[in-house]
Amino acid sequence: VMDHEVGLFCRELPKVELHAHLNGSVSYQTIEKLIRRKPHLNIEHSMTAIGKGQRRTLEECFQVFKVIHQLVDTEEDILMVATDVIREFAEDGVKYLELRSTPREEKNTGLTKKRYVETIIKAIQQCKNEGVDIDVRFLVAIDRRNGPEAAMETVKLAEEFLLSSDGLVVGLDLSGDPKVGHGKDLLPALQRGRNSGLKLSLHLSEVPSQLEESDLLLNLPPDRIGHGTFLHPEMGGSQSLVDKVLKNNIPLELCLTSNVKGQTVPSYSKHHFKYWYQLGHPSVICTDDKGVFCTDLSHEYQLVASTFGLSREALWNLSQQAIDCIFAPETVKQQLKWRWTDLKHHIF
Ligand code: 6MZ
Repeated sequence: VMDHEVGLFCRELPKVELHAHLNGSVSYQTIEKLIRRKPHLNIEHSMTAIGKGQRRTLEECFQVFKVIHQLVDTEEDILMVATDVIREFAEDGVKYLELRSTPREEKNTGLTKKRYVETIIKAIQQCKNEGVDIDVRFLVAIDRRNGPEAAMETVKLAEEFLLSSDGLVVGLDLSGDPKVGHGKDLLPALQRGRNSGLKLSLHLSEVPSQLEESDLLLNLPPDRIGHGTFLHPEMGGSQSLVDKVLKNNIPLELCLTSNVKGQTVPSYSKHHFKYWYQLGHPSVICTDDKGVFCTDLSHEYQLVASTFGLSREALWNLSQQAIDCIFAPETVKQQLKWRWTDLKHHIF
């Protein structure tokens, strides 16, 4: 009974989602539509999602993204996927969403990286015009596997959209298989982006033995950190890394289901949310890849509540404090805070 009630509360809770990869967020229903569009690929649902109780290695997770990329390779696909994902987040009570995605060129279908970003912006505007109750912004993602030249190209593309997208493009993400490539090669691109006014959200220490890279990237410093699983001493990190995060007050984006299903964290109760939350450090609950990991943001809040015993008041504070971590300007933060105040008496 308790769990059911907390579940309802988490659904009604207004929420902020700051770490969502577009192609990892594609729902079962949307995958169904894509499979029907491309029957010749012989792709089944079991290849695009990791179900309840299942675990994969992080390498296997990256294979899943490759399958989804085969299904999403035209402008029409991207438009459908992006509008579906935005509507689904809105239905789950997300009021502010920062989506991220890696611009892809597809020679077979004529898709270009520029068109890729334009199409996502179109999806955001369509949802807005339809009156979907959610403020959506976009982070252009750098896939670390593609190396420094591609990274620089992506930064330049993001700079163009920073100026022309009416505030919809707000920053850069650094992601991709953490075991491939080295952050030091990507520093010039990231520095350039930062100097142009793009905010930086970087995947950091998602796997062990990235200490040197994390140290280097923390000197930028980034505006937010994705995962940061192995930063603290108890996980093989170091106090000096933790001190850098604390000194610069860099928020962490934490994704419980993703980390447990991807096996970088052994169990929910051992998730590093506990470490950072106890320090009072800004920690934002996120989904990462709601489609691939079969979750949604309400469920992630519920997991935090049941695993770490957070009260409703504490859950409310957690979602409200996420507003301070968004990349959109101060005026947007203020609007969201008023919105939260308005909604509070509805759910308590
Ligand atoms: C690192 C991840 C990730 O960009 O095609 N991505 N990068 N760690 C993770 N932990 C599980 N989950 C997703 O969405 C898929 C891409 O997002 C990144 C990978 O680069 C993946 O190919 P987009 O929309």
